[in-house]
Amino acid sequence: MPRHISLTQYLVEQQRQHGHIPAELRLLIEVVARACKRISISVNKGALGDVMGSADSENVQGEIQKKLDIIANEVLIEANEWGGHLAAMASEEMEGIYVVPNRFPQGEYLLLFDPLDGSSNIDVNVSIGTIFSVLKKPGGHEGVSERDFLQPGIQQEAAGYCIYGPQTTLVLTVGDGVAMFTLDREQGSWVLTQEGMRIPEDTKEFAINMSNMRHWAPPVKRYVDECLAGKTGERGKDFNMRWVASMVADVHRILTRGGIFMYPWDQREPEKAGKLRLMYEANPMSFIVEQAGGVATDGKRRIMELAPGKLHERVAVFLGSKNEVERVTGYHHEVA
Ligand code: P6P
Repeated sequence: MPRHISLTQYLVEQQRQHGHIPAELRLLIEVVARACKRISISVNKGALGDVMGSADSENVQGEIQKKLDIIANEVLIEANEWGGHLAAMASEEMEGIYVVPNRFPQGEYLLLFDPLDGSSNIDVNVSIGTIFSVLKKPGGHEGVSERDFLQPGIQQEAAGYCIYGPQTTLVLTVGDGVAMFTLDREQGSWVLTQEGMRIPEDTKEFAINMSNMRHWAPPVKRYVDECLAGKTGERGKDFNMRWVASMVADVHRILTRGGIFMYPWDQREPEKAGKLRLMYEANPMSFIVEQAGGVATDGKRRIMELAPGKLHERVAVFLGSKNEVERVTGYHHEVA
């Protein structure tokens, strides 16, 4: 039975008892968690607030921005820029990095985020979320540039997501397992509702956008065909399929009951490794998945060991239950 302690108490324990995190990082995570509470208020307004639908703009990815994409991005920037914990921030919604203005003290951390992932689901009231990743600014030089962000995922100090669904929950790792906090709206506080989350090593549930099947590489097609063959094929068991088209929701389900999430390379944009972004989607989710005993690869390599070449780098993603991810990765190696 979880202890139902507050996020602050959990983080103070991590700081004091486990020596995992310095006070600066604890305070940064608390600011991000408060920003997520603020975003959830806007998300929950729906049609009652001026937050639905698209803005008249595109992001750096060439995607039409939803009003809530912009709101969530602004909330995270405004909440984090004055605290003195950060040197700079990077967002899916901004082309370049956001350097903390000189009027505020500079900190030693870098914050990356997808402020509202899955925003195509906003107008149809399906779960969406905020994904964040914390890196430490490399030392030895003044100022901060995009190059300081280009670190492999194994360098992350913390990672988490907030899912705005039937419950509003914050899932977090600081490298000492995975904890989940549920927003108590009556008190306005994050309450620990699960810790030591583990992903089962086996699963009967896969998540992929099946409409892209004709574009996949052979190993992915082979893996999915075996799942579809069910107990009549060599897997000897039937599979279920889920695809929410909101990474936060699909990953949260996998964290809760197991599964494999796949967004593979496909031939529609062969020059791109995949659709999802390495720095603020794949890396934070991989940190969480690995901390829960799961595996996260790009089909060949551990995602958290990939050396990013640019801020908005894309990557193929296979993550979740260990034995399933290793199976599909093995097929890739067979072809390699
Ligand atoms: P598709 C949302 O836009 C996102 O980045 C992830 O949250 C999600 O897993 C994926 O894209 C959905 O992509 O092509 O199925 O709409």
